[in-house]
Amino acid sequence: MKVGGSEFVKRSDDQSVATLTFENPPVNALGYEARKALNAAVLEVGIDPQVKAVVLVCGGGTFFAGADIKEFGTENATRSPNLKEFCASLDGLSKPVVAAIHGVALGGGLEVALACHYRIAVPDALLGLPEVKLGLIPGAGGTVRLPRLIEATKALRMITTGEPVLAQQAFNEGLVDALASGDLIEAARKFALDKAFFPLMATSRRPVRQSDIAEFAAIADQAISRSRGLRAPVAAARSVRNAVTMSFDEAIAAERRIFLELLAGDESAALRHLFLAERSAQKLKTASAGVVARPLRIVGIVGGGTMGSGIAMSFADNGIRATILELSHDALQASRERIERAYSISVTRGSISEEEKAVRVALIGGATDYDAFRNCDLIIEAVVEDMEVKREVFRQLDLIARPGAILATNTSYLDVDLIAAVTERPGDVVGMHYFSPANVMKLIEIVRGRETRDDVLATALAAARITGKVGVVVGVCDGFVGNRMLLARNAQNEQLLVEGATPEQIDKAFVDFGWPMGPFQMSDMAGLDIGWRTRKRMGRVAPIADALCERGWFGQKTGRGFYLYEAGARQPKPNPDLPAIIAAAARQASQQSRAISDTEIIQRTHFPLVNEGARLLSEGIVARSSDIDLIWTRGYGFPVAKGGPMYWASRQGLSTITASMDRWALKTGASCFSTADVLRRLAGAGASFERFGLALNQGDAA
Ligand code: T1G
Repeated sequence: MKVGGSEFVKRSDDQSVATLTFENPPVNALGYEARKALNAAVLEVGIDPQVKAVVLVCGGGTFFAGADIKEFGTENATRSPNLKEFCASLDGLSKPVVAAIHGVALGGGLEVALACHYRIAVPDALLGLPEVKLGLIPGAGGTVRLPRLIEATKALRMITTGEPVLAQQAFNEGLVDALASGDLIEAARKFALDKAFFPLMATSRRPVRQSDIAEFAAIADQAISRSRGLRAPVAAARSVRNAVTMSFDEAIAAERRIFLELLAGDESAALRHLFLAERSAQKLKTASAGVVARPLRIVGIVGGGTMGSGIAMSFADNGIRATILELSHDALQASRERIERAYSISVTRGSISEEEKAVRVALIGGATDYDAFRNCDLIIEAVVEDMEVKREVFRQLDLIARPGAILATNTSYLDVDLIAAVTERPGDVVGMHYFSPANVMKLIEIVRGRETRDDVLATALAAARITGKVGVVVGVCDGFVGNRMLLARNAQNEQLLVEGATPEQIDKAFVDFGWPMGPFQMSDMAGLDIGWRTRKRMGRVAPIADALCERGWFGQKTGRGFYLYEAGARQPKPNPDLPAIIAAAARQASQQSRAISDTEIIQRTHFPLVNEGARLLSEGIVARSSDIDLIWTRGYGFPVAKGGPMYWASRQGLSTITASMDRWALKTGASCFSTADVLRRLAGAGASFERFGLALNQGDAA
């Protein structure tokens, strides 16, 4: 029988228990039409005298995954019945409603469950309020109801981190009333019937589960210190504090005000853009329908240095066995010690237990003979950045790897096609450019060679996903997408020093923009010798950085670079020898020193960054502007609150950027200001990068 007149909700009654089954593939998101049908169905059973109890369950693979993120920014997002109102309908029912949870109950989905009178879940269900990851806070009562079911400190941590908990933990803490071992719906119906004649207690009427004030304050302070300038975690802490100090009605009204303000703000729009960008990047633009990833059971890694060890750890961290190949037992031992040390630090920090460390270490094997890789599904080469060394490795791999095995190179800039060419299987060769430390950094640039097959790319994307990373497909060019754009972003750095800016001023301008640190502090941390080697390889010069390197000043690791690092400290101090080096470069360039504004610094570094991204889009090296935003926010620290360089540029107005670049091109004559074609065309059409693909498909519209 259907109620609510919609395909979203089916009702089946049995022994005075009405079961409402909601279906809205793929993740049962709660968009306006769905909410309307659901609300009608709940109110219907609420007044039906034959119904003594209600079960609310979802069809498909999961419970409600939350509000419909794709609806945000439209009037439907808050249109009545909004989620807060639907939760109030549940809360106000005169008969018990049991939420039957499988898959995930996230965001508004968990808020619906919180507004039910009881919750029963399958053991592997996940429950969470991840709104802060979208620049929001729960907007349908989550910050006010959760502390009425679990201790306020636990609620505060869950809401400010956005991290979900497994059903078992939720049961232990009082968020879930029962765990269903067999059939979830049957268990929920039985549970509902048992509760049908119990006194009814709406969550909103329960007292807050107070907790230790000092611990609460410490968790709130931690949320603020870890917020990295983002507003949502701080707002979330404030809303939970309101729940603890105000009445339910006052607190939920305050929560709604905070939620609506964040929803309308730029920060949430940028974070929602990145959420959808991550999902778009999973889709191969050129793939024919039905491309399926190959199996990923056994992984081999050639090279147990810093990168190889980190890559092995990223698999072991996710329960996947990985074997490291080194050419000597000593080298293999060194790799094992490196991994042991890294995991011991994690144990010391409390991020994993000794037992978890033992499990992960046991998942990482070692070998000194290529023969060990005969059965691998994926082999990742992580040896020195030398083309001939890599080609020799791939010759060996080609001889022993099974048919269908995928051979990946971790090169950060070498030509994947030249590596693939030494094998009999170029279609199975792909680049997987990890970022160091590979067990921590989220980004993998997946480099599509000329002959790389679509299912190989799909497998590399799957490998990224199952190791908790973000894979982005890019094409072959020097530096791929990230490093090639980094060169453009840094192109004016020395010129700005020569014209009168200091490293401190430039780095501060970047930090004020939202970067974790500026380019000079970053170079000192990475090692100035890396850039020096790249410049030599490309026949480029950077008078100031070259002068520092010629003195052996490579940054933090030598105690001196653009900054001074006393006694190995990481906190930089001005390098007293730098002004003379800059002055010499200025004389050489016959450049007079002048005051330079932070705005000029940002324009002369960030507009060339965007411009190079536009070039990469027009060359087809990257498929989407949102892919570039992912690369830069997940791999290079571009502030997520600004959505990535291309999203940020679109909001500056592309015509503003091209006009400014034309001015800088006149003033400096620098090639990094010669506007890329697609940037000029989009600017001329008043379009944005997001419309890039559409605009180009419409011919000269852009
Ligand atoms: N709304 C709309 N679409 C969604 C969605 C959502 N909440 N979640 C996923 N999708 C789409 C996604 O874009 C993709 O679409 C498809 O579903 C599969 O997603 C009021 C304000 C549920 C764990 O943050 O964490 O409730 O690309 O590839 O790997 O307080 O999706 O196919 O077109 O990720 O199996 C809070 C976000 C919202 C949950 C499934 N909820 N989603 O992972 O599939 S804010 C969330 C996820 C809120 C209230 C507040 C994951 C997943 P397409 P997928 P998956």
